[in-house]
Amino acid sequence: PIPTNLAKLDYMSRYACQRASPLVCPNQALVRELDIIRRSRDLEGEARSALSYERAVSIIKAYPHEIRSLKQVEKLPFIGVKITGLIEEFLDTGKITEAQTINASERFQTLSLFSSIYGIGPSTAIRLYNLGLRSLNDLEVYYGVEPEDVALQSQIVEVEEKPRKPAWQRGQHKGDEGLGDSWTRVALGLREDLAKKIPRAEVEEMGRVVMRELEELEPGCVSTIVGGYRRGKMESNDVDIVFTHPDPSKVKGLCKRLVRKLHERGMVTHVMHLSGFHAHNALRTHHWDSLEKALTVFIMPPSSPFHTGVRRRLDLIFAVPDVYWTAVIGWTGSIMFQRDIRQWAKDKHGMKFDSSGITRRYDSKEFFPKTEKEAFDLLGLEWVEPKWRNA
Ligand code: DGT
Ligand code: MG
Repeated sequence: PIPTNLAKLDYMSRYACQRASPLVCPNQALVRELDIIRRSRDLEGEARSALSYERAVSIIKAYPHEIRSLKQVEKLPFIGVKITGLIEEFLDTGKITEAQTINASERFQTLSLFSSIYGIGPSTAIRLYNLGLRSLNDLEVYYGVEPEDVALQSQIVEVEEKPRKPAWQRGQHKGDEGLGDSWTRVALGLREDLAKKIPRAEVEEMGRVVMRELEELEPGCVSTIVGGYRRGKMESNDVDIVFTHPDPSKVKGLCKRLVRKLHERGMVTHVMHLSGFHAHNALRTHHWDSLEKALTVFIMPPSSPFHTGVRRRLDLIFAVPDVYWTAVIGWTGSIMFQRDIRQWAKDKHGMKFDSSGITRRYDSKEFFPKTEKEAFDLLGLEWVEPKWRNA
């Protein structure tokens, strides 16, 4: 099904938030090849190059036809000389040699493996590689993973966030360096569970279970399951849920209360709290931080038909009603879609957009959309269904 306002969306736009980007596009094989090079640049710390590939991949994801000739892509933005050459090779041979070489290299495979561990980012992965480590077993020895780290019994590992740039400003997902060795040890201990994808039905059950606990704690909360699930992914790596309460005074502190309750019930075994208003942030220059968040490890209670004993990553995000919809938009992603909303808001409207609000730059006036659609309207953007935000 094609979005009803597709005509108003524009696959040639330089802004991902004006394009309709499906989960699976007509040029998926090409996307897969280019994405290998993108990941390699990212792992090697070549952020600018990685971003160029990411933009090229993203523009191809939104291209609505199968690409059969170079003529089709020559007018697309972000397709420069280098990428054009790669596409040409792909059209001629069905593959891209550079991507295949990278994919087969020990270095790429090892760096990919290491950075698949939650909490290990590219520069840590390279450091570990340069120390001669090659396998997850090597990492366990290096980090001194103990059986307790893997044990099923509930243990709250409180990890405080170090002040750092938000993930999207570093051009990477959350979970880069800075989370600390204790979190990395936990992630290594849980790696087999955390590597398992979460089917949609289980995502929904996690949402229900968590809402049932929250309702006992503070009746009347509302929530949206966001992230890849909301964009239609059949399987997720983690579950992200944004919450609010119609009464803003009920929201403050609720994140910690919920996590404590889930922990007492044995449903949350590990937690890293990330909550608002750091000292360095008092001026709300990074009001990204004004949402209360907890990054947790969740296990389905035995009373649920979905109880399997597999531990899951669960992120809980609490927003006051004023910024609920911007939080939902930000956490629905994709990263690229969100990044380009921010860029669009700045370029076209002199506005600052992020998960914790919309602010006009010249007078710092804040805007509080009452619906998700209203947020798009405010920014002068055509509505894009979540499942078309896979930029
Ligand atoms: P996955 O891997 O199946 O969980 O796929 P996603 O798309 O759910 O990826 P995830 O869970 O890392 O992130 C969900 C969305 O939330 C992502 O598209 C962008 C946004 N996001 C991720 N981390 C942060 C963060 O630290 N701050 C803010 N504001 N947004 C974030
Ligand atoms: Mg997610």
